[in-house]
Amino acid sequence: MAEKNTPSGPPHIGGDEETGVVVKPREKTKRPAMYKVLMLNDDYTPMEFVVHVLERFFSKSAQDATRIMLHVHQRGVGVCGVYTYEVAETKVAQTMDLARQHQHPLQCTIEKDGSDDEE
Ligand code: TYC
Repeated sequence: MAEKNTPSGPPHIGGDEETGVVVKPREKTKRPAMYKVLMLNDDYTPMEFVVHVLERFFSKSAQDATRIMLHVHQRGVGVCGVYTYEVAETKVAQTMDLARQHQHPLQCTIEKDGSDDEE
């Protein structure tokens, strides 16, 4: 049967009357860019303070917080977590504010996560 195209008929959603095939529309949503929060080592911030920050602001368990802190202590830099830009920014600000209040020189920064660059 040739294509049915009666001008007066009701509209068909996803309409291919003849095969019943419904084509899924192309996804229009994009995953947001993600950002790593990096923590930097220094010689003065107490280890317990860094563990506390990782538990409080980055929701790490005591075990994970200790592992991340030791990694930063030994290697100079480490990833606290990966977030959307505004969340990453907030966690950096919370960390630096608390460090400043306690007069610790602890620093953290944001770096764009490269693992979701396609598309
Ligand atoms: N190096 C610090 C010390 O020996 C501990 C430390 C770890 C500081 C991680 C900062 O991001 C940091 N007290």
